[in-house]
Amino acid sequence: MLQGVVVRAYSGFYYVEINDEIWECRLRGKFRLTRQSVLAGDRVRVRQTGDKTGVIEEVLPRATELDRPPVANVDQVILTFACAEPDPQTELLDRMLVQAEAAGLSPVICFNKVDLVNDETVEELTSPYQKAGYPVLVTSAVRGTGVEQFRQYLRGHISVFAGPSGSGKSSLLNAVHPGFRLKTGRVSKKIGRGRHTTRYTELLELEPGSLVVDTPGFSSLHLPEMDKRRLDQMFPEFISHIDNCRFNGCLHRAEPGCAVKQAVEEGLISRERYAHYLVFLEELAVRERRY
Ligand SMILES: Nc1nc2c(ncn2[C@@H]2O[C@H](COP(=O)(O)OP(=O)(O)OP(=O)(O)O)[C@@H](O)[C@H]2O)c(=O)[nH]1
Ligand SMILES: [Mg+2]
Ligand SMILES: [Zn+2]
Repeated sequence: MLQGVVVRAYSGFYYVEINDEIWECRLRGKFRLTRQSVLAGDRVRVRQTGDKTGVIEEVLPRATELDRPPVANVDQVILTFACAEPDPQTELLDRMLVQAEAAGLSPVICFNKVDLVNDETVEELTSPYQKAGYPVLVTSAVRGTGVEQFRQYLRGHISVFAGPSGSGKSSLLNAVHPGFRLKTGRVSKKIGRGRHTTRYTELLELEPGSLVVDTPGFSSLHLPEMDKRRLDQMFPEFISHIDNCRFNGCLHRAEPGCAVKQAVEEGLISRERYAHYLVFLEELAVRERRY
């Protein structure tokens, strides 16, 4: 049996790189039952059925796994949002951060299209995340701003690009590596959204040892399955305060003597991030009541 990596999964076909060649593969029957059973990035064993065609017989254990975008074995998520056009949805960004934290992946936040806004807007967008300790990049794929720094972040990693349609994921990838020639699309003026130009999740080699995954944009995301008492651990800037809460198991909601709320009052934690924490907490609470 041959071994390879799924570089693209698309409507029932799986393109698997085996010894520098791309094979077109199908799934063995038992995998077809569950939709997300084989993901881009999966290391698989393939049984040959013809000339560069085969059947995926086995998926090797995954180091990491993400739901949206569906991808396996990446070690870094580049959360890409536009500074404008489309306007950044920070609640979606915070959701994606929770997802990445829960999956054990280190997120890098990238605010693209910096050419469209002034410095003050950039500062407003970036400071909550810098305070939280995340690496934050500010780029313009069209002007080339920040592209060199961006390339440094990709070096030696398997990075997946995630973010809304139209934020410039494919454009950024083309900026770091024009050879990719990825298709990019226009943002609709009328609805202020991208048009889902990228259609499938695809693994690309930037240079030996550095892989990147371009993905289709999305605009909503469920929180991962987790105990709501663990949600505060997904907000790195909360962690140093939690021990100072008066009550053990404080959910940082309405409890007296909550050090997290205190830190929000003192401007150490972004009000907006905290507000999103409360939204997510309620979502998890509702989910727990349902089951
Ligand atoms: N002004 C400006 N426009 C940009 C920048 N980066 C990308 N764009 C434009 O934004 C539009 C969308 O870019 P894409 O790269 O297709 O966005 P995407 O995130 O890949 O979108 P999907 O594939 O639909 O998820 C295109 O018209 C790009 O030219 C930038 O830095 N500044
Ligand atoms: Mg794209
Ligand atoms: Zn608390």
